[in-house]
Amino acid sequence: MIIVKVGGSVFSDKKGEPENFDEETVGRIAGEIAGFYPEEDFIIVHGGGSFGHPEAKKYGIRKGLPGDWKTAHHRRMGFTLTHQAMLRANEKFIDAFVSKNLPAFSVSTSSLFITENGEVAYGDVEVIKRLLELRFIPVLFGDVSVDLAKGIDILSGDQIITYLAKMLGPKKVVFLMDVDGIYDGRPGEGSLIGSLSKDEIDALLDRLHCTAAGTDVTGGICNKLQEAKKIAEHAEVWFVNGKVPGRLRGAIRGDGFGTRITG
Ligand code: IP8
Repeated sequence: MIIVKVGGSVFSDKKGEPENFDEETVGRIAGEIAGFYPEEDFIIVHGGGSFGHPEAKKYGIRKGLPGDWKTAHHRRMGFTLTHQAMLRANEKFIDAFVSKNLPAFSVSTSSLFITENGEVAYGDVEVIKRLLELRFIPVLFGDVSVDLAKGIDILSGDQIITYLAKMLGPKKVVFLMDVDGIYDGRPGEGSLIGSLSKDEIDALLDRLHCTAAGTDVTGGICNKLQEAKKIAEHAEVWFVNGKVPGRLRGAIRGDGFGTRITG
């Protein structure tokens, strides 16, 4: 089984109009997956892009639920609206996969996972396992979450993938991004790393000036590398450019262009 994360920047422009969706790219990604199905099983996880992120920010979801009624009520409304925005993105994903004759099935992340400060504290993978056995393609997404510490929070697609990798033991995890892979420096400036072992990740995090909290200086890459290090315990990890035709296909085959992380 292969888990594919479609990053928000691959299917939408976060700085563009609210809820913009790149149907052409997602249709092509679905088409590349269709070339391997049903011989291979897949789980898809997509990010928030211009759907979940603006709402999450507007309502301050990450700050949790405070004691005073008025602010808490405003945030509860935001929690609902952020989830609805993610459902709209998810529907577009399902449509794109269905149009390629793939039985993609929407799995609502916030109904299966509970977080503690944004990290998965509990996740029910039973339905996902059964869907795979029945040859469906479960499609999860970064979502809002009920949180043990803060009341509510955001659960990112990357965190979901780390948890699924631990619980389901995929043979491969492919992260689709809008750059060619992991760079030793800023994308476009440093050189692209073709392959990396998980034991080399800490030194790279240092070179990229990533802090323990995962502060970004390189467009989300610190967090991704930290998650990749955990995932590489269970599976081979690929980072490839989802905007370029054929790159996902190459990563699935195992001879692709991008960054490959091994255990
Ligand atoms: O884009 C975040 O998921 P991510 C989802 O994978 C929301 O970090 C609701 C902002």
